[in-house]
Amino acid sequence: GLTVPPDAGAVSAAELRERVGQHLVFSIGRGATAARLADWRLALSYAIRDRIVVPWFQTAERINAADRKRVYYLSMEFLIGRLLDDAVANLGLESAAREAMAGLGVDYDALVRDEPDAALGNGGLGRLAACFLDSMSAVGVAGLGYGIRYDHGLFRQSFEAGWQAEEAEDWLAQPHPWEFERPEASFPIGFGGSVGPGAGDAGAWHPAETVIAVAYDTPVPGWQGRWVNTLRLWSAKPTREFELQAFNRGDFLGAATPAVLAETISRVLYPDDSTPQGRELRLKQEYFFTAASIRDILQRFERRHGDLAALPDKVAIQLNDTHPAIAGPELIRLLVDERGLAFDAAFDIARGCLHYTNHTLLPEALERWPAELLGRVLPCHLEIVERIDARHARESAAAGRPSDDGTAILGDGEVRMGTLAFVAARRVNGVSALHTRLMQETVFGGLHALHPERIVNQTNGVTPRRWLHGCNPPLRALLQEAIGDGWVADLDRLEALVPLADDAAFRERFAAAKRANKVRLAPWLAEQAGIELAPETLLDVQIKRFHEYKRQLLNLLETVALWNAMRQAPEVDWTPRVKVFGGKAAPGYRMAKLIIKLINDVARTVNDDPAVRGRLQVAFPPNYNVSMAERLIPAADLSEQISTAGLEASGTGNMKLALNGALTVGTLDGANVEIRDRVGEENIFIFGLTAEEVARRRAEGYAPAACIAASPRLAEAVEQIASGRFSPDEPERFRAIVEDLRGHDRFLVCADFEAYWQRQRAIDAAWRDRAAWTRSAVLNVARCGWFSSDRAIRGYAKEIWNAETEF
Ligand code: 26Y
Repeated sequence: GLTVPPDAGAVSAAELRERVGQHLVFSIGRGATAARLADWRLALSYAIRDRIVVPWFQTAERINAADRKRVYYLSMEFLIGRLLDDAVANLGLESAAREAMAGLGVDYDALVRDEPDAALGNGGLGRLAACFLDSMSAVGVAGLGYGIRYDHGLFRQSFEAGWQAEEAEDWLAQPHPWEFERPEASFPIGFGGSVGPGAGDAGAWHPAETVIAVAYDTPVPGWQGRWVNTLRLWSAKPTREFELQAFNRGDFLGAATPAVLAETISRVLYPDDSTPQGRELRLKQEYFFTAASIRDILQRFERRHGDLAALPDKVAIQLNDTHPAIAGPELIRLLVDERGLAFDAAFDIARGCLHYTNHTLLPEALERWPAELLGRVLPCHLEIVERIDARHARESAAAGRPSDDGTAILGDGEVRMGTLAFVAARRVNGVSALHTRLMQETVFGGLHALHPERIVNQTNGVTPRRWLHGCNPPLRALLQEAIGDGWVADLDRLEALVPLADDAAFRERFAAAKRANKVRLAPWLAEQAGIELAPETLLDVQIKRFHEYKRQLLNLLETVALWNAMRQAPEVDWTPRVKVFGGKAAPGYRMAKLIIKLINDVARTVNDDPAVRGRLQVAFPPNYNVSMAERLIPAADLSEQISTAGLEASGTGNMKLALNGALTVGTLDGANVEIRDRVGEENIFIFGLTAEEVARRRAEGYAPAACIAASPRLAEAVEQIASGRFSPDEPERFRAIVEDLRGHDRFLVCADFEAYWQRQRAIDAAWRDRAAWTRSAVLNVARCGWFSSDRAIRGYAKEIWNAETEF
């Protein structure tokens, strides 16, 4: 074994400086005088990575020696962001790195900012996976993340005359210093073709095409570098580089075509988080990474164990939504066709290992694949799905339930992936208490009745390393002085702040930290969005993907109404606000893109109006991503979490903002409910219809026109949008928004408008009593420790995976 001291990560500034210099010359191939910022960044990254490798090996040795149960987190998305500063902080090398780089004449902060975001995800689901990776290493779970190494992550957003434009993102344009290519860890993955007789009984699938999945490993160091897990991303490669015969004929394009088609599979992240496109390529992506991962998992198991029946004791697989749900049929196929097990035995083993997390109840976001398409791309798997469905029907019948109650996997010519994942999983979880209850009562009601022990809750969490320690240096320093740094690994310790909320001197320092973050943000906001942020201004942020159910439109209508009110009563001493919007819309989501344009048009009108100068400004910095979140969240005073109740499964931005001392204005939706329960009713601004009331209003036949008629300020705002007040060059531009608001309003914007307006005016008033506001903000920080993803991972480990935690 290795004999390396436990403090293998430790290194002096002088030594680190030496290593950086060595890497610059020998890994990058450049001398110090010619080096650009990116060269220094890569050199430092390699030097830091060097400190991670030995603890990485040691972790693997410990897991193997103890024969620990392994946890595999399968996710189409990992929204990681930058890695350098995170790794430096986890290894406790912050001052060494700063000092080393200063000695080389390089600004450490500039170097950190030079790193491109790894944006291999769309939003909440992908960022949750990244937080979970961090926490699995922090608490010492033998975890491994599996995903796709997309050549191009989430598109870059820019605004062209206020309209969203999308450009390809190119994070691999420069070398990615954190990963190790593993050409030996590769699997052939088949598609199409035919199935011989007796599918599911003997090796019967003859795929028509094959691509190779090649592994790339990134070490994931936990807090203090005591435990290092792995993120393994698969890249698609052709079976042969090019067709030599075609090449020799001079058909260069034809020679390259098979390679291009194969590599297409891992080319680009699907930017769509709302509607399954029914697209063959997405299905291939899903199968590609799932099949490679399952084969890798089986291979690792079989190297150390003989009896496949022991698989559920040694392996837990978590499916991040239904995107990897083909894992069930694939695992069964391998056990039956390649290992000779009987179908029922294989099914029981698969169901002993698999677990499924649901992230949405919105019908249009639940994956369904046409059976025809699945049968064409994965003919053997379709037959296995049919056998799973038949067994599920037998179980239903045995339990006295009809087989036609909507709980079948196959129906209307489609495969319902949520049902497939549910049936093939040992545990199914929702991501907040409310969401889990709604799963049990609505979308999964029939299945829940059949398997009442299966659905459990694990409320989401966020990693305190990135989302407090890393992004908020002023607050981190204050916490260090006040309560030490035990909170970084045990976030519940923030509760020690509760008594300090009543200490005026502490509150003043807390407010000073928030002010420092706003001062730090101001020049960036001026450059990005052309607005001036004075530190006394209330900074109000809504940052998340654009979706109608998240109701950026509600916020915007309130902005317009506030603008009108300020113009109509200039003598009033209005509370000054800056409203920040940040987020991307799926490229094909027309309504969301129109709302983005409306926000930009309103922003221009409001920001140019001298009548509200210094009182109301609207900022929409383009290309919201993880790094932008790290800038905005520590500076925010108010967190907008205003989705239609019942539709936001959890939210995690809500947790990050509260943890950084922003007060929430929100509906009783997702994890907002649990935030209120913890911070206390008096420290959060709740408004609007509850999930039950939303359901009732809809059942009664909701008519938005009555709400508009009853609220003159809403009516005025809608009329202004309709009449082209914000789009004089094209008065009809927002017709689709106006017609929807007046006629249908699926997400009950109008029904909640007045309650929202009133709550916002209460917020204006509350901001004026800064001592009371700061007291609430301190209590938000103090009581949000429970929203650590460490707590969430311990919950999964204990209640779902039956896996140990080392720390
Ligand atoms: C089917 C495909 C197009 C698809 C791709 C991505 C469907 C959904 C998604 C992403 C969903 C997502 O991000 N959901 C969010 O997950 C977070 C983590 O659990 C929740 O906090 C958040 O409420 C939920 O919207």
